[in-house]
This record gives sequence, structure tokens and C-alpha cells, in this order.
Amino acid sequence: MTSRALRVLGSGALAAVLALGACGGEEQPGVSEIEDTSGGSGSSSASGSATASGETASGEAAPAFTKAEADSVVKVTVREWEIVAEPTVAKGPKVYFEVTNEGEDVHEMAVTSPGATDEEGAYGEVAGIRTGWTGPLALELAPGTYQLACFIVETEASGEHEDHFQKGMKTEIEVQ
Ligand SMILES: [Cu+2]
Repeated sequence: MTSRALRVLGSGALAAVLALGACGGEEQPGVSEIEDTSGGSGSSSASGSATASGETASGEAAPAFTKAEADSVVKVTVREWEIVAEPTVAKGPKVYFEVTNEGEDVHEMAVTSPGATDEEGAYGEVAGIRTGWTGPLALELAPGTYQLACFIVETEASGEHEDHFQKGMKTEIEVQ
């Protein structure tokens, strides 16, 4: 009898190499940033830019809100020597002023409390409006009465002072 050595080829201990499927890739934070610029502002910012600095070409700060977002639009005409607002009663709080200079001198329009005689404490202003120009001013205003005024004081070649406010460049509007 031949003993048959049953050679059991040990299949060896196959090291179970657990291929750890490193699925550590695409972990997404819970918050996904959605840029909803439903408006037509064509500035599609690249991803990641934290602040969309709104500056106009002239370097002035962008209005706090757009004309489309305003509760009312007040068209203001400035000229020698008056300021005319239309309408004179505006719905707030978001009032969007469009100030057009139909005069010959440079003018400004400051929004102040009634009776103010200078622009200190003004809620806002559009300055340096040249002939034919229109300047925007977006202000959030509480209900009440406001003065629109030009506080420019010019000195003529003759030395005479030309005080736009004293000459009549002021009016009042009511914000409801
Ligand atoms: Cu003026």
C-alpha cells in the first residue's frame, strides 16, 4: 500500500488585501453656494470671489439698490436757481433719485432734514452734476419730510459769492 501522501497544497494564507476603496473624494460641505443674480447685471463673477465689489466706472460706490428694486423713483431737476422733484410724495423706504442738471452751472443735490442749511448730516448726495448729466442716488428713508438742496457756493470773478441754496435751490419731498 503506498501511502499516498496527500499533499495538501496549502492554499496559503491569502492575505486578504482589502483594497480600501478610498472613497474619500468628493466630500461636499452641506452648504452649496448659489449665486442667484436674477437681475441683468452682467457681471458674472468667477467662483470663489467673496465680495462682488460694486463700483461704477467712475469709482463711486454702487447704489445700495437698483432702480428696479426701488419702492419709488423721484426725478429731480436742478438748474439756476431751483430744484424740482417729481413726484413730491414718494413711497419708501427705498427711494431712487435721478437727478438731472438742466442748468448751466455744476450743481449737486443733497438729501437732508428739513431746514438744514448745509450738507452736514445729509442722508446722501449727488455731487458734481454737470450740465446735461443725470446722477443716481439710492437711499433708504424712513417716513417723513426731507429737503433736497444744492449747497454749492461759487465765487465769481468779481468776488461775488453765488450761494445756490440762498438763491433758491431747495425743495421738500415727503416719504411715506
Ligand atoms: Cu446748485
